[in-house]
Amino acid sequence: MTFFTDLHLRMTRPISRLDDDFLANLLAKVDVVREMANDSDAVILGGDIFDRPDVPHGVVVQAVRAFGKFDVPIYTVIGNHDVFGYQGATVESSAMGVLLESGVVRRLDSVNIKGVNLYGLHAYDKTLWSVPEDNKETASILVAHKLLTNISSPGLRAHLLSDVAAETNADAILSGDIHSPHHEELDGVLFANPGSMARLSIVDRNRQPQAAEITVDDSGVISCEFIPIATRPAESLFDLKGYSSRIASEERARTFSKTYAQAIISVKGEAHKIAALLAEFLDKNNVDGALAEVVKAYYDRAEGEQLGEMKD
Ligand SMILES: [Mn+2]
Repeated sequence: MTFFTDLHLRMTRPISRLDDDFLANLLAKVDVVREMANDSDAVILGGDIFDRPDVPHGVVVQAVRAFGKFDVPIYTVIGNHDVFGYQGATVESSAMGVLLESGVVRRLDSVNIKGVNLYGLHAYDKTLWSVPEDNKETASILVAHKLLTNISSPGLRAHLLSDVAAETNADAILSGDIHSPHHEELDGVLFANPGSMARLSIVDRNRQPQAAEITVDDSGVISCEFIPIATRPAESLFDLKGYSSRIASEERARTFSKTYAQAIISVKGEAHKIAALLAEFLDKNNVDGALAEVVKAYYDRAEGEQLGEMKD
């Protein structure tokens, strides 16, 4: 089986990108996967086929055309970007609904492919990692559009692979949603996410788009290999100059608010005096309203940083 995820088809290019043929580039990757998948029993998608549930009709037409060329059945779970507001009931009124209705892509709920049971866990489903126990003698794969990660990060509403491994009775979990890849085996469970096929953000610039080739041997052992999908060099696809100037201006803003925070700290307990001075300064210098708002925002931020430092 061939698995890939998070295609994020859209008409316009993301702000971080330079290629005006962004959609064509994505669809070219689908073509590469199609040739790869000639010997596969099925193509499995991890969701977020569309970047929005209401992409322009032209995007849907091109998606139907691209997936319609496959000779093998295609199954997908539904991603959060494929529906409105995490509501499963909105699939039918979304681009995904049209794609499913066209019949070229089928929705993955549960299917047996050459003796392997596959189950879909959609973005809007209650997060349950268990699969039905019947037919447990055959291999079972759960395909999930859920935040699954091997990187522990406080505050991130994600599921750690090690926690899920302890909970699930599936033999493998293929996932989309998180755009960076993982591939590991924990407690006898194979986890694989080849990463998003679309590289929407500048942080993706050095990440290789890839698909996964999933094989199940006669004794039901599942293995996975990531296959890179060729792309043009990052310099021709990503707006690296625009990115460095954005970084530079953020750096200036940080320095400015840091300096401000230090000034406030130096007059401990008298921050209101600085606020008054600032207001007076803005007034005397005829600073226009918009700029005054910006300066005030810096002031608030500086005050926030002061409170943060006081906590430490
Ligand atoms: Mn996504």
